[in-house]
Amino acid sequence: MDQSNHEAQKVSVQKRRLVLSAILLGTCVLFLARPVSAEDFSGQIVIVTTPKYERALRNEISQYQRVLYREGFQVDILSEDWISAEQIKHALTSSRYESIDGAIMLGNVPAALVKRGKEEPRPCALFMMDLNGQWTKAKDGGDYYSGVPEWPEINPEIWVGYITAETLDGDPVEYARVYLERTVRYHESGTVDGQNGALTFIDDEWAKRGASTLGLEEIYHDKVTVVNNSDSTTAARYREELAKTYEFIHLIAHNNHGFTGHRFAEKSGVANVDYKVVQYIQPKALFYNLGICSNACFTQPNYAGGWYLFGGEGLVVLGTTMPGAMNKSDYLYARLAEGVSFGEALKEWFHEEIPRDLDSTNRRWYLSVVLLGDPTIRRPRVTSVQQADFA
Ligand SMILES: [Ca+2]
Ligand SMILES: [Ca+2]
Repeated sequence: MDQSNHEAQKVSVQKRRLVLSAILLGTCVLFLARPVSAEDFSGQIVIVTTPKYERALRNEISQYQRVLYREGFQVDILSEDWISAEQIKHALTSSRYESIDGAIMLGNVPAALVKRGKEEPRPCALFMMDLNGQWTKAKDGGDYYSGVPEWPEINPEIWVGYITAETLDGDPVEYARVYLERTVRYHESGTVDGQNGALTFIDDEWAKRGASTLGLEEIYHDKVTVVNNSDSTTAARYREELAKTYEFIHLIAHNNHGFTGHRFAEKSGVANVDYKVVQYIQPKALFYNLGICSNACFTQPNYAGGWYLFGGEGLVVLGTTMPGAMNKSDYLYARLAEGVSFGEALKEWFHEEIPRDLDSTNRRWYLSVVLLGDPTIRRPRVTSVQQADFA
């Protein structure tokens, strides 16, 4: 990892913590209704959207800007009928955004596609996060990338989150509206206290290799429920667990031969849980890590990650757009436990975990990881009483 980059990140994180701490000091709730002064800005956030969304969600975007402003961010809205991901990346690398922390893609904005081997090209968030790498367009004339930068350029400079319900059944703008209202409420009240704990649900293939709490104990200590016994990891049991009130769910399973669900190994064969189950249950969990091939491929109709984000109370969904899953989540969860945002933690995870010799086997684990939702979300601090019980 580039040392100066790393130091700059640390300083940036520390500055943000200082701003947050200052806000927290005088109150028992998370945020004060006091705007920070211009010199307090610790970074810039760009919300990338289109005129259609900007017009329809003017109030919600404005409220969202307001809560981010209070957390110390200068927030710009870039609204255009974007032609390509390259056009967006070019805008984000302008001198105007020298201190950019991250970008939020809201609505029908284009994503860069990457083609891996014989698979269909898939959206790749890392393209947008990596502002200085040399990405190589496919030689066959297709509008996608086949080559990716080498170390160290491949590391991301910014975090990026995708809030897009464009491919889900229903009205995508309304889903985005409800989502923005939800995340603004969370920023304002931080009413979640961590007491609902986390669930890891790990199907046979990974359970056999010993997968258990997956690092979530860093955040939730002894409040991690592990379901990894092959007799227990059934579709029926998953539906049951999904309906409970966990704060965080990390699921590892195969997908159901597509983008829209999961498949569990059972004694009698396999059983599927598809997005309609998520639609029906409207799960209460706020955070998800979907260790399931392609479930976060947001260009696909009714992608499961989309239903986790928009179908219940979801705030952040980590997943993959291609076959693969987030390998090694411990570092990410440790950073979340320390209070950094999901976006920042994921960006740092890339720096920490991406192998210097990114061979073809390893590429699948890193190229496809994506954050769906609001990357500025942090886990709220627990109150002092709960902290005593929780520590
Ligand atoms: Ca880079
Ligand atoms: Ca099973």
